[in-house]
Amino acid sequence: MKKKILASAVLVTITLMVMLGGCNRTDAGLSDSDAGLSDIGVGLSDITVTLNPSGFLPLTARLDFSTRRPARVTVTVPGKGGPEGEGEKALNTWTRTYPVGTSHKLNIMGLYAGSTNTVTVQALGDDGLVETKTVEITTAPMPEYFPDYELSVVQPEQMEPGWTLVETVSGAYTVVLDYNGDIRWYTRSRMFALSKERFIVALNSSDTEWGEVDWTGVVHQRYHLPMGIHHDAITLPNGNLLAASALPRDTINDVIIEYDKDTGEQVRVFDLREFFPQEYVAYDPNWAHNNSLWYDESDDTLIVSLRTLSMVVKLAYPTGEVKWALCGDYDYVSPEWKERYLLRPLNADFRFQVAQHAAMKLDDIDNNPDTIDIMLFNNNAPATQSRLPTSEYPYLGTYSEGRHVRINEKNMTVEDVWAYGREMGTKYYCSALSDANRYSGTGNYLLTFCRGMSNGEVVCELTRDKQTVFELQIDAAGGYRSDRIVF
Ligand SMILES: [Ca+2]
Ligand SMILES: [Ca+2]
Repeated sequence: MKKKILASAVLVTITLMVMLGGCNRTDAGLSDSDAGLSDIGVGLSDITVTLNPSGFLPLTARLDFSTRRPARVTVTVPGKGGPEGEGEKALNTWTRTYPVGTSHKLNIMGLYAGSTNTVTVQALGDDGLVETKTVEITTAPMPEYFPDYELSVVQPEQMEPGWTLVETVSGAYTVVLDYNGDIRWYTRSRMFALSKERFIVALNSSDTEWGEVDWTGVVHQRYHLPMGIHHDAITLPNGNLLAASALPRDTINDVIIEYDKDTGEQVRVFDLREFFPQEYVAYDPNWAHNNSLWYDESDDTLIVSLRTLSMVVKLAYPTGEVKWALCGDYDYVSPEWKERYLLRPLNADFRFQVAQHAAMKLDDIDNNPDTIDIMLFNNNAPATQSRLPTSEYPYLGTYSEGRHVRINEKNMTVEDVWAYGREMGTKYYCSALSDANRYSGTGNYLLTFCRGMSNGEVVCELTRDKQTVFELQIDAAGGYRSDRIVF
């Protein structure tokens, strides 16, 4: 489960092809006779390529070179054309422009596996001249045990923009796929996406050392987490790390720890055991099984997803004061909680989620500050994964769904807004893991159905009217969640 391959970085001596050795004059009025020849142009040196400099991202590289003049450098990893032609090619191209300088150490990503990638380095000097070189970077093939990824639907003009990140919980294979379904980034280390810009990755095999890293592999901070990270980690508005972790004690999956972004040191322990009735805690060592973290900046609260209790709870951070609990009126809910914290459904056919994952707060969609919209994945799993028997709740285990609900925090009510999955029945049933996102730009939903060993995994993007604009079939078990990221 926690096998790591931290291969030492391979220094690849450059395979360099000079496409445009000379300078392209883009400004007017300056001729070669105005200055000594040696001073003209960008003066791009040879380029040294280090493949996989971090050791955990085989499809990244670092380019080291200098320019005689301060230059703004743009690096491009050209994409392959797709079924739609040239437009697709641009969608599959990775490119980045870096800050002006003369000494350039540029991390890049988006290389194709098992290929010789022809990467373009274009330097724009402060004299307006441009010099371009290409480097050829050869990568190893994908490890054989990686599953097959099959894109069955891709409609770029209707999709939430970006490439698709698919995380696995074990770190066995986590990939980013472009619009062609080609793998353009992968890792075999345990990782959790923190934001659109950063992720956190285990740097050692015992999962005690973690690095906060950008997608090209630059490590920005290191953290020591004696008990690792179990389901999720996020970046707080102040930049600190908040990790679902543990203490060495008799209960699990019920501790959240904050770390300082500058020093990497522990700031505080947010212990769920302190904020919940002791009869909940006494039920089982895994009484909470907190599987997601979401910080609500508008009122400094934390939204957690407690799977064993089939409960999504909003707590003030860091005091732990409970604001509300999205949960059915089940036998194990304490009388005080029923009185004070449970939300009352507005629609008659409202069915509370069971053994859910991945609760996230959405933007204010209805222009009402009293309501907050929540997206979650309702696994709808029976008693082996929740506390609810199918004898009393016969719909458990018959479907799973991505679920969008609206909570009125003032009136303590909840109502359905959108859901998808029930119509697919047991075919899309997921007893564990899985994910649901909604994007405010397109209003689309990206759902991850991790259906287990025999049925593989489906990642699908649907419009509000449930038109499928993206569908990815993965021939494996062990997936976790997915997201759309613009690189
Ligand atoms: Ca609202
Ligand atoms: Ca999510």
